[in-house]
Amino acid sequence: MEIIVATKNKGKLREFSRILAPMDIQVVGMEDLDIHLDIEENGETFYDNAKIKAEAIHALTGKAVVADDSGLCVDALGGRPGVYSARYGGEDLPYPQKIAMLLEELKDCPPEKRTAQFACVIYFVDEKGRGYGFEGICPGTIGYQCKGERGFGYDPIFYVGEESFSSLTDEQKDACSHRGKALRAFAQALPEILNRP
Ligand code: ITT
Repeated sequence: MEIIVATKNKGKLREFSRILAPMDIQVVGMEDLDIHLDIEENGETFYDNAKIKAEAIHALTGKAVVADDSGLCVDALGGRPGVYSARYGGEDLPYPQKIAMLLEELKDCPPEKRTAQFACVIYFVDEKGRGYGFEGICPGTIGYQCKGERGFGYDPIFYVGEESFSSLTDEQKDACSHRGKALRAFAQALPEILNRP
């Protein structure tokens, strides 16, 4: 089956594609369909924002749509940047600078207090407009420096044990990541959702 992913983030889309392909779910991104809608993410939670994005693209296409809202929640910062992760330091600030800003904010934070989690809500709207949410959490820590070349966003400074998300292989990241967990829960529920009258 083919599902539209309501995202402009190429890193997310790559992960959707590689996690869902083995379950026979093909994904197409907004850019592939020439959809350039600017969706205002004015929700206060990952759930709200994922729902806003999925419903906006469903309203436009009438098709089955899935959206992801996610972010990095740092305990020492009271859960920031959280839902504002993409806007941390300004939407247009490139990730190396966002990362430098975050490391600066945490410069006096000792190792045992550098705990954090990546959170993800996947929200699916079926062709009839009914919606379903799925959550995934990945606990980890914020390192003192970047490690690895892979992935996107905050991956180089988010550590699971000794390795950062950027130094894991795709398979290793997907096995433990917030998005991997939420997408597998979605894929598992999908057959039953599609069978609903
Ligand atoms: P869309 O809204 O178009 O999907 P976005 O990048 O704006 O794209 P979000 O509003 O959900 O997406 O912002 C989530 C941000 O959190 C994202 O831009 C990354 O910076 C960060 N993030 C989420 N998952 C991540 C991951 O697996 N690795 C690194 N950073 C991640």
